[in-house]
Amino acid sequence: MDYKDRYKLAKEAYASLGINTDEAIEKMKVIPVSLHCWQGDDVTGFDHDGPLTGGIQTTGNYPGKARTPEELMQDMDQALRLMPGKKKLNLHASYAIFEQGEFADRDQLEPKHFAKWVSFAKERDMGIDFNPTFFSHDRVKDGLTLSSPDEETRKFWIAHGRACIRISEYFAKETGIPCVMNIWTGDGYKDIPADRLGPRMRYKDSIEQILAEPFDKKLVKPCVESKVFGIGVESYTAGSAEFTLSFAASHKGCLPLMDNGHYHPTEMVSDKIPALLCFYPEIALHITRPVRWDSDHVVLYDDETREMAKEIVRNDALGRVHMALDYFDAGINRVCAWVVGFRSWQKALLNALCTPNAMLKELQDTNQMTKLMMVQEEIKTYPFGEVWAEYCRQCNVPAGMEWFDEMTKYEEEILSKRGK
Ligand code: RNT
Ligand code: ZN
Repeated sequence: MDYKDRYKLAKEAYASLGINTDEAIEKMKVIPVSLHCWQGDDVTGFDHDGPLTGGIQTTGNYPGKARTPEELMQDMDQALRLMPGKKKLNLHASYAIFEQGEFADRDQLEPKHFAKWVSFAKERDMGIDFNPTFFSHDRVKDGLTLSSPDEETRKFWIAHGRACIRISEYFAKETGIPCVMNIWTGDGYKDIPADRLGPRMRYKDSIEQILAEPFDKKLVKPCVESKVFGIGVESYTAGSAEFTLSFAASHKGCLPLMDNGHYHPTEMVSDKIPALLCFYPEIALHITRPVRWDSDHVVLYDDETREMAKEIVRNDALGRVHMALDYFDAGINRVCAWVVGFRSWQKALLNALCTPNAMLKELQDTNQMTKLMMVQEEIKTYPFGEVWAEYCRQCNVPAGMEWFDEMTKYEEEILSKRGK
């Protein structure tokens, strides 16, 4: 039996549940997922030599890390060749590309510093999302940026945010695709603060000043990302969940962004997605895999990943949820990390599209909970792998683990030849 026959059988199995797998595959091809540039170089960027700060950490020292824009683009291209589906490029401001001898500090960044990324994205038919970088910089004062009590520091970072709005609009105009611009800071305190309100009031005022920069709301979608704690900032985070949710709720056009590594371990973002969809026209996600803490492990096709995708698909919210990956593992081949994470989220979305959602809802609404449990369990062993393989074939990417052979070759020929 060849793959065509196997897919035909799988298609029939799903058809018996009322699911058209051909349609699911077609839908998948146009759903954009944002691919984070920072997996390729351990969140280093090109505008500073200092360490990664802001309460986030990469661990591991696997060889072959991209050291220049050219290397990062080359690696990303290699990863892109092995991933099905529609991609968007997710950049951080620290990935500005300067000409020889040129430099602009974060408050002075201009669209021209990202022109090479625009060409890269356009040539690959990708939109661009953007993130101001409020970390890994000597103007982070005592661990604070937008919430700093030092007015000069705060002004500098507000200017950075405003510059990033202008750059985001430039991305949207150049690519013809709206740019999601996410504001996250690691602002917080290691030990118990005496004033929990002051930093938040300053943070609120700072984001308001950033959003006062004129921009077309159809082109730039600003978001605020919350966090429960960071390494070295365990006791207090200015941008907590309540803070960012309330900020987004009270500022029209500002979206809440949930990163599923940023909550207490038993809190589930899959459950938060429909809660927010009741109130917000659009929301944004950072998809990651927290292992005991916000460890940013590579996304896998695991239970919570599948559950998050289901909440987006079955609530008909694919057009309302902006999806971006956010993980960084320096302990394994970084290009493979990109590929595994992206493919995992693609699998989760396709699986959600191959789930008999209407039928399951009906069982719930008619209180047939025993049957609901039974069906949810039985469909787990339906031949999803054949649908996934067919989707990959249609996207001209390897369907199975043969993609690793290509990566092994790339590692031998390119990555292993790079110095530190
Ligand atoms: C940090 C946040 C943030 C960063 C990126 C690099 O905890 O998740 O989104 O990971 O901006
Ligand atoms: Zn994040």
